[in-house]
Amino acid sequence: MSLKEKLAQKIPQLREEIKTLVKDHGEKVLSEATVRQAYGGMRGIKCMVWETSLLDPIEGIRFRGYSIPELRQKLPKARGGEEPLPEGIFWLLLTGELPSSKEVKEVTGEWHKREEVPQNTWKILKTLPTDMHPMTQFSIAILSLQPTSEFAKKYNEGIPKTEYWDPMYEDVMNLLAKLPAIAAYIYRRTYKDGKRIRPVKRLDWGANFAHMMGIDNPEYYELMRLYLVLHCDHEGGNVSAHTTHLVGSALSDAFYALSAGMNGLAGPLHGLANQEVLRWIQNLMQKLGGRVPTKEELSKALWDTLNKGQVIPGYGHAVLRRTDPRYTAQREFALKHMPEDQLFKLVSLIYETAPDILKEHGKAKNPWPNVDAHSGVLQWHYGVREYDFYTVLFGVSRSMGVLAQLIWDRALGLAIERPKSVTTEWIKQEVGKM
Ligand code: HAX
Repeated sequence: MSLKEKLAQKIPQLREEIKTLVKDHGEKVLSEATVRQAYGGMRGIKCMVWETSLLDPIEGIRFRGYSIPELRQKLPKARGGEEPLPEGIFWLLLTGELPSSKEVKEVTGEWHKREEVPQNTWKILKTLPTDMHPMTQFSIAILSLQPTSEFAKKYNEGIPKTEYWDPMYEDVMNLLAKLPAIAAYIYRRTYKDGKRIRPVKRLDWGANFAHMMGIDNPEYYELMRLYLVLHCDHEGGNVSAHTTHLVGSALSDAFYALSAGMNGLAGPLHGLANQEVLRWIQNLMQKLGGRVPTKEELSKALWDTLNKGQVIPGYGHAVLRRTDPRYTAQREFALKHMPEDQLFKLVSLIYETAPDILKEHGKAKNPWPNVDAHSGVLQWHYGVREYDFYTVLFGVSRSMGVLAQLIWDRALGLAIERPKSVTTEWIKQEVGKM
């Protein structure tokens, strides 16, 4: 059964379950909102549905019920490889089932069939200044594909609501197939010779991405596969996921929705944090004449950052309250492949030092590292030293999760989002009555 057939089989069942759930329990309370939450980024209010993953504050992310260590073991691998293939996690996110190696190969083949990027997108990219941030180029390129949307076309033709998921699936598959080539070209034109490297049919999605960036190192292929799996989804409330979902709820197509989500990922408190980590480390080393700091020098630098009112990038989280398992998975990769790398040693030293300092500082609810504290140093080791590009790598991966959910949004007929906002004046009056 193909991925699309498998999905088509799942949709009616969940639709029925939700219909019954809302009919029988529609008025039950999941969450109430406090004044603090209204001003504090709506933290923790349970008021949206996201099927593909769920975040536990202590355990970290589970994709369709599976933890990261479980998936590193259970998902199909490339021949001779040890890290999971991203195609496999996409299958899991979309269907809730672990795929076989054969099914994963089918997804690879399907994406190869759809990978050709329209000339128009290349032309638009060529007009952009090469000193424009790669995330801006990425978002523009995604938006430039919008005229190819099957969803927009079918919507205009007036297809019934129950069928919206079908053209959305087509758009999502077309987009995911093209993103590595687009991202790789942005890398080549911004930092290298500007020539596009053609995809290779025998390579899987992750390896092909690395190849098109110009890095044909089997160890980097493995890192790319792991990286793309780890960053793919982090439930629905984070900025990139929520934005994609929100924009899609207006029945904007996948291109509008993803481009908007990527603009959110480009923020320094979200996806940009991975480049900020490396910038922070490099600045520190530069001040020390290029050498790795001692623990005392590092402590001082961490305190200086905090005393200036800045955040320690890569530390803290809106939901997590322990070390992010995505950090741990990347650390394991580093321990296996590059234990002597100087920057890795420094990242490890920050891991030993920063949590205690953040605890003493007393503000951050979570003093432990998140995914972004580790990703840059791995890229740096394999020669991807242009850290402005790191968020694009994150974006290619995150697209899998937010787009899988976008298909489900349309399959389940989720409503246009319209929460209620209030003014400070209204809140003052309301609390006065309590
Ligand atoms: N360094 C210093 N202070 C921090 C901090 C850090 N790493 N993390 C949180 N704090 C501060 C907050 O700025 C906040 O201070 P104010 O009360 O003065 O506003 C206070 O601690 C309470 O914040 P919190 O409740 O613990 O955290 P939030 O939910 O508000 O924010 C963030 C979560 C991830 C944005 C935050 O921890 C942060 O800014 N971290 C550094 C940037 C970062 O690593 N971002 C990537 C997160 C993962 C991700 O989304 N990747 O895409």
